[in-house]
Amino acid sequence: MRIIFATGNAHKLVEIREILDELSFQADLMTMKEAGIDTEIIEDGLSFEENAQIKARTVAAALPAEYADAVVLADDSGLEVDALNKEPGIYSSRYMGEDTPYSEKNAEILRRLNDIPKEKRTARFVCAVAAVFPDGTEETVRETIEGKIGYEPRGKNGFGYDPIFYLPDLSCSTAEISPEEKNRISHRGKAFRAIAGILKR
Ligand code: ITT
Repeated sequence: MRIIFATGNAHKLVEIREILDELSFQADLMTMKEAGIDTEIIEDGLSFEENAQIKARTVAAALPAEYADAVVLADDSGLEVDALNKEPGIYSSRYMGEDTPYSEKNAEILRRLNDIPKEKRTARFVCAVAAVFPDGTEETVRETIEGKIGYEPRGKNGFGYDPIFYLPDLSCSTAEISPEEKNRISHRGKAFRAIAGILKR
């Protein structure tokens, strides 16, 4: 089976490869860039699911003939902070501008939660994965991991909002756990294992 990932995010790609490797998923995986696709994707959906479908459909429509038998997968993910009305949500990568460093985005979220007590600092990472099959049929799954926004950035692993995403059960952030541990419990790990189950069928 050939799989093409419709993502330009190198961190996501590392995690997705690790997750599928751990499942011993037999597939020839490549990025849209490796498949020679650099079509512009306009993420104007209003939900994680819609945006994942838009990414996968856009890349599927641009597949060169030699990849006509490939399955296209796309991940749309983000952080929902309950005390901020679920911001940044589907705008997680665009929050404060696409090129703003995450140290600044994280500091701004911590600042906005300054007066918010521990019990109201609930948050979750969401991941929707869409698959477009060679015959044009589609599947979409959505998974989450619940946590809390911490009081300071902690840890160097992971990417994006990981340093401020605190896991009460483990008493650390998702940037402090190993990649294997993160993939085992994360929104992305759960969503890709669900989609892998569908692909195997
Ligand atoms: P593609 O659309 O090309 O896949 P992107 O980075 O634009 O890449 P999204 O629109 O799905 O992807 O935005 C996801 C953002 O949500 C990501 O850039 C992070 O800021 C955040 N995010 C998602 N999963 C995360 C994780 O596991 N850890 C930390 N932050 C995460």
